[in-house]
Amino acid sequence: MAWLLRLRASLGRAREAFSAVGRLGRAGRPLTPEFWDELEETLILADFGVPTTQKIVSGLQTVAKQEDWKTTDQVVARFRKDVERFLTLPAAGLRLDPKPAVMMIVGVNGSGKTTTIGKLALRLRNEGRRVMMVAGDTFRAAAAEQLAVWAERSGSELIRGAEGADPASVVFDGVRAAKARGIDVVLVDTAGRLQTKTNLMEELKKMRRVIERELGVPPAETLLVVDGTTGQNAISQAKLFNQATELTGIVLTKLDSTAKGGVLVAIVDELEVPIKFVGLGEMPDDLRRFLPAEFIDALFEDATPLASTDGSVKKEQQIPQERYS
Ligand SMILES: Nc1nc2c(ncn2[C@@H]2O[C@H](COP(=O)(O)OP(=O)(O)O)[C@@H](O)[C@H]2O)c(=O)[nH]1
Ligand SMILES: [Mg+2]
Repeated sequence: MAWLLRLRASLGRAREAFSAVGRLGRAGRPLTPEFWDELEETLILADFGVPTTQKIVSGLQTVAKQEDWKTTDQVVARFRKDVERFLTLPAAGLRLDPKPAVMMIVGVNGSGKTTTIGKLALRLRNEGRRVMMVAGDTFRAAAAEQLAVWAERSGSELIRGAEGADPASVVFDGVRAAKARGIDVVLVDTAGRLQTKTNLMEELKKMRRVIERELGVPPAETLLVVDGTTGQNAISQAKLFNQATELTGIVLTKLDSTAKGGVLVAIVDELEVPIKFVGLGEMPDDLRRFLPAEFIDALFEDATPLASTDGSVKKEQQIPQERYS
């Protein structure tokens, strides 16, 4: 119970959207065209974005017609199920094989890449894994410094190059060293300057090629870190990165801040890439596995829990321990 309450408390603004939809249905008003307009408006204001909003609303309208629904509460109950369906994609755990599992962490400046690497490293270290960080953001000396602090704090190894070095060469050194030293997981920090979009994307592709050449397989994960407070902008950025790097997962940060909940649904719907973790604050413990049922319970006010109240999750969402974190 305590964990669910804490999750609710940290979700901040993200919960407002879902409770607004809940309120639309609470009175069980008759289903009028005005209700559908209100629902659409509520979803757009909550950052569901136009394409996802239209998909959800027209889906609900179809079922309402087929099943001859009379009142708004029926729509809202179904909306909750739809959101869960949208959010649930297979294999949402972190892939940890083959060894070393190399993970590229990408995203624009300030989205939370370096912080996420630090938090992930702490988790993996707590599970007894050997972790190496690679400072692939060679653009600013401060970036490698920040990473060095997290490496120290988490007991991870760190590979860094000279300021301005070719990031692909630093990655090359990192992968070689990781193989030689029996490292389990390599977390590659990358630059995020968007002013030079094409160069950044080319640089990321080159890093990916180096990893693939050295390991014989693509990176185990390419995680896009997205600042949830940037709303629809977050989604267009995500598409850009997805074209360049074949993302395997999303880390949505700053959900404790002014992020609106709809962005969770829109990003999964538009990219078809699962959210693997969410950031709920700046403390190490604030990076959380994203488990849809648990989040839906926390997002919908006064809802009956889908997940059990001790924070454990339904069986089909559990992920085998040996392969995933
Ligand atoms: N409130 C909040 N702040 C975060 C979260 N994740 C990262 N931050 C903050 O966002 C800022 C930018 O993070 P940083 O990791 O340096 O971003 P990078 O440029 O992508 O590497 C820092 O002040 C972090 O503490 C989060 O989940 N919640
Ligand atoms: Mg950084």
